[in-house]
Amino acid sequence: MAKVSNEEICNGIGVLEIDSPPVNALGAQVRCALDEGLRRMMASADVKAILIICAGRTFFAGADISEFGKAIVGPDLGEIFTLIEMSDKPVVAAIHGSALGGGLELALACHYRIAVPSAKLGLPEVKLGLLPGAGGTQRLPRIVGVETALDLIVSGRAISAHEARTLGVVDMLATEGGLRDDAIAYARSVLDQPLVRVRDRQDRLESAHGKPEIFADFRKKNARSFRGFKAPENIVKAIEAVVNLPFDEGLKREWALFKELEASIESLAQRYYFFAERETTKIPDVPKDIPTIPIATVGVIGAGTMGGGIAMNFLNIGLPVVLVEMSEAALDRGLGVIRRNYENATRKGRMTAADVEQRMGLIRPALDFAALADVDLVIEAVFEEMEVKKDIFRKLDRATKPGAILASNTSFLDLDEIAAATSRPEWVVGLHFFSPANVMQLLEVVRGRHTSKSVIATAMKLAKTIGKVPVLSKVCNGFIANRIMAQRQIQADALVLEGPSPQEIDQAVFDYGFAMGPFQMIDLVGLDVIGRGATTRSVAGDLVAMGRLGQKQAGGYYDYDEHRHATPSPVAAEVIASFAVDKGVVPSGKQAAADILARLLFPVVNEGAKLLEEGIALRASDIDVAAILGYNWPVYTGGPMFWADTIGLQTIVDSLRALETRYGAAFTPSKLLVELAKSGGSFTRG
Ligand code: 3H9
Repeated sequence: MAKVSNEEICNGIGVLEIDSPPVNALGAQVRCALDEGLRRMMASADVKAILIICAGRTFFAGADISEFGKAIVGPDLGEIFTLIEMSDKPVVAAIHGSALGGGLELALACHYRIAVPSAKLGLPEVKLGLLPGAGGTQRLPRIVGVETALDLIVSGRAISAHEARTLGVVDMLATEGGLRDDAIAYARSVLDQPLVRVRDRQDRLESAHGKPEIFADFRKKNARSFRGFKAPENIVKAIEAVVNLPFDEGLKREWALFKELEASIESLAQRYYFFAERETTKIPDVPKDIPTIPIATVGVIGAGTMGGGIAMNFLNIGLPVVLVEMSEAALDRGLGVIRRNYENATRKGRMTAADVEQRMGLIRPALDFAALADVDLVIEAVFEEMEVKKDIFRKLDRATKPGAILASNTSFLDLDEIAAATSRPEWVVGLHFFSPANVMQLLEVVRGRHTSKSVIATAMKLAKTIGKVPVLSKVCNGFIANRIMAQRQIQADALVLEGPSPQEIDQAVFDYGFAMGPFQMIDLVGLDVIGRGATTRSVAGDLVAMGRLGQKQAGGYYDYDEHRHATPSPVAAEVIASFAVDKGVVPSGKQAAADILARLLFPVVNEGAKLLEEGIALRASDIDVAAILGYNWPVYTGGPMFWADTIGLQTIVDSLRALETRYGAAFTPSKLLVELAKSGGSFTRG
């Protein structure tokens, strides 16, 4: 096993350096090295103070997430942090990169903290469905106060070294690149100071004593965003303990609340999701070190909502964008929308007026494909019609330089047919953004039959550069996210004809954890938009024919008052009932929420299994990432495939079989699902 620590004494300061790539996670080996190194230095007469520093790209990024749920090997973090805090010699943490979770908790147990300006500090455990379980909830409030600690720990957001300095979390800023020397000098400068232990500090807690309303108000204010998650409530309880209990009792309370979360299915799901998100870029037949194509300029065709949103991703990272439209008016409209989006961000304090001008200055508007001659990547974002797309790609083939990547933002068309319109299908790839394209984190990278490996690797890398999570899909109708989630809508449309009302169906979906149900979503987006191009009669089509377009006009599945407050609509109920009669639908009567969910969501799981069977998706966890980031599937369920494993695949197969008997082949379980259920296998475990 490679050595993970180095020890050195510099001018009376014992420097304990941990070197455990990639992120110095505090796994068993690192904990042993820390424990042994610290004890040696504490015992050495030559060491006057101790410096803990990390090699590589970052300070400790936290506990080793893969160790949760397993027995602890060697000393645990709490023991090591007590050793540090109770040391008679000053212990200084020297921070670069990220000090996260257990990493920041270690630093808080030290007597002093010094950081380079580029460092980031945070307690992101909440994102793993956990709380800081090694003293973070008890020490941070003693430095920053209860209210700031609540905000930081419940949001899990990382703060800059400057903000940490202002809050008192960091005592001194080092020069960038000069951390080690500055930290040694700093450790020497504190040798004569009396030791201050965070555990003994009370000054920042006084204002919270006798004020339970701080916690009540915080809970009330955040109730909506806490919905379905277990960790935020336990974090609040742990911070209440800071005010109500002595330090050591508080630590015990924190540990009990941590263990409760560690064992919860919600945290298991969120930890699974952490690794799932990082797994998506691993493509078995594309080597990690394959050369990628440098992208310095981008072309976007179409300045509508989608094209404009796509362009913003590149402007935000400083890449020039050639924006092509058919007419001056369309260009002006598109530029206007981009500018307004940025100005909104300015109003919310997220960027300055100068930032807006800098980004707008990177756009080169054009009416001719000739302007695309030098770009490294073009993304086509025009409306979904095969002939139009083929015509564009034919022109792009002539207008762009050899070596330029030609991408389509199509959401369901056959990429191979589009690629065949060019003389270079190996340079053609799908980049399927989700709306709003400048906000949604999912980017489906669609691999055509001929797309080259280096184009795929470039697209995956570029996605990360613009802050997206890429998921690779092969070509099929709807790719991954839209294809699986279409099943939910198909079933909702069918079920509403059988008796359950739109609000009963929406409520079941909302209670499961989605932000809204399928009918609320249609009303929000617009019935005319959803039903555009429909060739068969539908309830939504009948409502549109009556002038009901959703929230924006006359209501849809719901009625709305002037504040867009929804109430059940007798008109919609009548339209649904008469449509059901015309179609000869047999009513199924009232249904329990669990049955509604099985009807709507088990087909989603089944479709996911088909994607795996057909080789469209690489792995079940990619499907979960696509559902969570593309459709806000509640992350604490782990996504449809992880959720299916939680329920048990045989239960899903049995339920699908029962639906198949009643409704037919749409519910026939996929071969893979049946096989896995039979063999006791799973999509995501083991
Ligand atoms: C905690 O500390 C609980 C405590 O309260 C103690 C309680 C008792 N563990 O993200 P990247 C892997 S909970 C294990 O691509 P970046 C990651 O999977 C923890 N592995 O790099 C990936 O592996 P691979 C609280 C980890 O530069 C590789 O490292 N801390 C851990 O884009 C590179 O990761 C957190 O939640 C870990 N803690 O971002 C922080 N962290 O190459 C989690 C990373 O095989 N980490 N890996 O795919 C991060 O946020 C980012 O990794 C970081 C670097 C910002 C550090």
